[in-house]
Amino acid sequence: MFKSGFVTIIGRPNVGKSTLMNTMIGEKISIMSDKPQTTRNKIRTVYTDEEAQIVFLDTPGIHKPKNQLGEFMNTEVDAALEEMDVLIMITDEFNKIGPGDEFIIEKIKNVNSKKILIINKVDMFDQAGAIRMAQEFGKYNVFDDIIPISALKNLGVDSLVNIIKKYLKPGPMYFPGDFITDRPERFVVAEIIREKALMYLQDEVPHGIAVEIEEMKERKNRNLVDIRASILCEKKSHKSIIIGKEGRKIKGIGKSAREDIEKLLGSQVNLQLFVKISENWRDNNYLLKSLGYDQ
Ligand code: GDP
Ligand code: MG
Ligand code: K
Repeated sequence: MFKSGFVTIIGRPNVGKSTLMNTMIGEKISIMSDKPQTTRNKIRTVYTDEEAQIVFLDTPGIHKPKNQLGEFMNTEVDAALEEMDVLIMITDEFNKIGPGDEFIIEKIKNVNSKKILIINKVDMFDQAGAIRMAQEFGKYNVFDDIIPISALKNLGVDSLVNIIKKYLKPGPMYFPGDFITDRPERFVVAEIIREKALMYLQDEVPHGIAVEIEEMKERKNRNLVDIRASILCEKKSHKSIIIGKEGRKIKGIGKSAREDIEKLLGSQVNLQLFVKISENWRDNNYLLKSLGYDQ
């Protein structure tokens, strides 16, 4: 009997939610970086094999809201909690359980679905530590399974898939077998550019950027897509940092973004990248909507 269902992934920022999704699906869909809150929207990712279809909701990391964007992200998390059959919480805690994890456990403990705790990044820690943490988390009596994995090194991910399958009920294929994500290409393209910008900027312009795709058009009779996009930042000083000396930084961002977008679209890409100042974009509802943060 074919099985299917919905799985929500939840956890503090940077524990490896997007990495796990990418390892499972084998494609670069959720954008990863070493900065928290890279994943702003809920992204639906679909895993299909001969036995089952698992629809994952990758949620933004849970944190205390500081502005409208932060509040929106927490709303997304609450919405995701209502749609699922299995709930996966990820942690990368190897010393002791912190307030961030306690907050999440408190939030999910009365949710009516199977709950799996993943202790991620075991490649960085010794086995005894993983076992000790599993026992600590076990004391909450909240989780049906506790599994140590390395999302990055693909350790334990297969057994995780098998445990999820065990909990799914017989059901239909909600999406075609080759379907990977419900995010429109434009959104993924914007996320790739944002990921590269964060990579190049390190901590110089933290979180205060967004990417707007102004135009994305395929040229007639040619395997070429023209993309015009802007990086939005909050201050004049940020704009010159993003552009860099003699435009070096923006060129670097554009070049590595273009390479990834070409892989994603399977065609050549002509990417024109601009930098715009848009003060307080994070508190501007209209702008948030037009950037796609309302879906
Ligand atoms: P998210 O914010 O929860 O989606 O976290 P990401 O998937 O973006 O990962 C945050 C950082 O942790 C990235 O630098 C990843 O490469 C790193 N990371 C994720 N999983 C692992 C893992 O299993 N082992 C190690 N060593 N690093 C990992
Ligand atoms: Mg993420
Ligand atoms: K991240």
